[in-house]
Amino acid sequence: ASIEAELRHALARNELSLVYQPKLDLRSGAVTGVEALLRWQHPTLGAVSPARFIGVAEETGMIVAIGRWVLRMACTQAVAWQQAGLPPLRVAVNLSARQFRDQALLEEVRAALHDSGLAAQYLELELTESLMMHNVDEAVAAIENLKQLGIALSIDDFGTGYSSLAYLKQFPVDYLKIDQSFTRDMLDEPRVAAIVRSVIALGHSLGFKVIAEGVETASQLDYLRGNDCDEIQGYYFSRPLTPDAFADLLRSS
Ligand code: G
Ligand code: G
Ligand code: MN
Ligand code: NA
Repeated sequence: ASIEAELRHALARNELSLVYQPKLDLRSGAVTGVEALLRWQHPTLGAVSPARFIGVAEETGMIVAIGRWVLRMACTQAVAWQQAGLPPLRVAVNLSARQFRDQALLEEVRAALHDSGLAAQYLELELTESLMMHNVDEAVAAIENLKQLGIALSIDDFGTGYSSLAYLKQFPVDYLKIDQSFTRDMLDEPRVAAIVRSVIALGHSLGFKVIAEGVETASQLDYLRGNDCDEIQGYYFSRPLTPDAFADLLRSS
């Protein structure tokens, strides 16, 4: 069976789930939030990586229904953690280009917040540069509308896409996420380290907070802290976790 045919049934058959990777504040050491990451467990194909199926979902348009489910599930989970006594945290959801261009997105975000009861400040949407550069004027308008809901926004995989510095200042986002390829190479390659330091400085001078992704070692964490990065995410602190495992981690830390 093709991935496409199987994906059509994945939602109805309850094969999709979300795992959550913590983000850590480098000054306080506190967990500030989580990124929701989609997982697909198929009965015979086994675990299918999002790298294999997000593209298919995007091309066929299935990403709109899947993305709506992700958004609602992530908001519902954030409320469930609060009700279980955890401190309120931001939950970040990845948006694909197709979802971002969908006229219904704004209403769907509003409905997901309303129906779950999650306060807007605890939802974050992660957008990629390429998604925003497709049509800059439309993107700026869409981002401004989302911002007005009171949610947080971040630019994901920063430095790997096609964004122009001329436009960056127009996007009213809260966070830049330094792509994990930079984090991976920065301690081996001085020029990559220079890029990381420059992105942190650029982000701060434009009023953004900066998160580094893919942090796997203590030396990477130290370097980022020494260069005033705000938050980190990566296997060094935690892999993406099930909701229960994340609650356990927070209670024990
Ligand atoms: O979790 P993992 O590293 O396997 O994710 C691989 C890719 O899939 C990443 O680029 C990530 O942003 C993307 N991804 C994971 N979950 C979602 C989701 O819910 N929606 C979208 N659009 N992309 C996702
Ligand atoms: O494109 P996006 O940044 O949303 O993708 C996040 C992806 O990175 C997820 O698939 C997640 O599983 C993966 N990831 C998270 N932390 C690490 C890490 O420390 N190292 C590596 N190699 N991948 C990571
Ligand atoms: Mn992301
Ligand atoms: Na990324």
